[in-house]
Amino acid sequence: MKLVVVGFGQCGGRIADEFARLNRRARAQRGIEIITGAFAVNTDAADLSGLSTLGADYQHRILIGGRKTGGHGVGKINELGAEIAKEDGDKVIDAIRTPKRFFETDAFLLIASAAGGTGSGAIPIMTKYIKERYMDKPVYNLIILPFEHEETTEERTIYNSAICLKSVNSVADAIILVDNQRYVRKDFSLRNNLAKINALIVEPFYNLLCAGEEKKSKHIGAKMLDAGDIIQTLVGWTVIGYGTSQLPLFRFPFWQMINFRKKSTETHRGIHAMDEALSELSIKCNPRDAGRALYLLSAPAKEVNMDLIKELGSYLRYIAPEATIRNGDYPRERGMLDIIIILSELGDVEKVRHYYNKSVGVIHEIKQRQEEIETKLRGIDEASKDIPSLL
Ligand SMILES: Nc1nc2c(ncn2[C@@H]2O[C@H](COP(=O)(O)OP(=O)(O)OP(=O)(O)O)[C@@H](O)[C@H]2O)c(=O)[nH]1
Ligand SMILES: [Mg+2]
Repeated sequence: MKLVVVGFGQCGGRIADEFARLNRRARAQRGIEIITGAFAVNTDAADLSGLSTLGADYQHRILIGGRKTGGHGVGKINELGAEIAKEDGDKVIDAIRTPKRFFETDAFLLIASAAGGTGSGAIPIMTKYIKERYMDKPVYNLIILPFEHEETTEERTIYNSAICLKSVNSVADAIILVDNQRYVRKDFSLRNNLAKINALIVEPFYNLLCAGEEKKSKHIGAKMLDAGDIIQTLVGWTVIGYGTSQLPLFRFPFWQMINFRKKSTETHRGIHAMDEALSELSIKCNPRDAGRALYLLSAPAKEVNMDLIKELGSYLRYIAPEATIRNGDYPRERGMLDIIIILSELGDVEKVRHYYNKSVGVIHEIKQRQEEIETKLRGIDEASKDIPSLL
């Protein structure tokens, strides 16, 4: 599957940059392309110049709202981010269709954090514009939810997140949710952590996108997972999970002979990787709420057998009984077995409800504060009414 990836704001731009790296890796290691274009859009010029892999020209790093913000961002005011996207949206639309492989694109993936100003405000507007312009291609959103500590220190965090989630839900074909808090690793400094988190967020897309683009028969599985399967799976609220299991580097001949034991060990490894994928889902959810699901098993060709695929299928059916399940196998990896799981068309996501419920109180507080400021300002104006003015 080939994507055009567009990141909005700092978080979105950095993750789009990570996707550009993923494409470089696919090209170098496998000779295939999975990204037809990668772009970053921001109101902040410094953030754009901090990226490393995306094309360095103004057509790939797109500055919007320059006149309004002077290139310094919108300071978490997502209403302003949305307003700027409405004014400068054409700039983005014009840029994304320029790559020479654009016509091969299967879908768009737009990325932003929910809690910031630029990305959170711009992503629903741009999703709508791109959908109107390219009616035959799905437009997906990858939305990054804030760390817990940000919710307590900054009330705009909850407010922006709720507005962003409600808005994208009404326009995007699917919204893949990623909760930053799930990726916190204590042994990294915060900055390192973000880079590491971004790499972890993007990793599952590697095999997922590559599997359907393979041309050599030895890398095409018994059931190839292609763009059609992914498009049929992605609808509404969506989560993604990734699990791995290391394989032994050497096998003793007698080990191969004990066929029964070998098979059960492989199944065990597969289930282990699937368990990891389910416990490391990009956001906490109940798989029973999923209307659609997908799993992709990637492993060396000799490790993939029908028993294993069947076992994995029954296991996922047990975990997500209501879901229509699609699957595929990808004979590629070396020394490792990995499983990607997508749970989609989720009927409920606790964290989304949490933002909606909490923001109702915050909206009141934000309005009240605004009124207090206006009353105070009126007081100052009143006190100055007898003072002459120079204007
Ligand atoms: N995973 C991840 N999260 C990030 C990254 N950068 C920022 N965030 C999160 O994104 C939110 C802040 O949004 P930003 O993307 O920085 O904001 P913006 O869209 O640039 O908007 P303004 O700066 O307000 O104009 C916070 O919840 C951060 O934790 C990143 O590189 N990776
Ligand atoms: Mg910013």
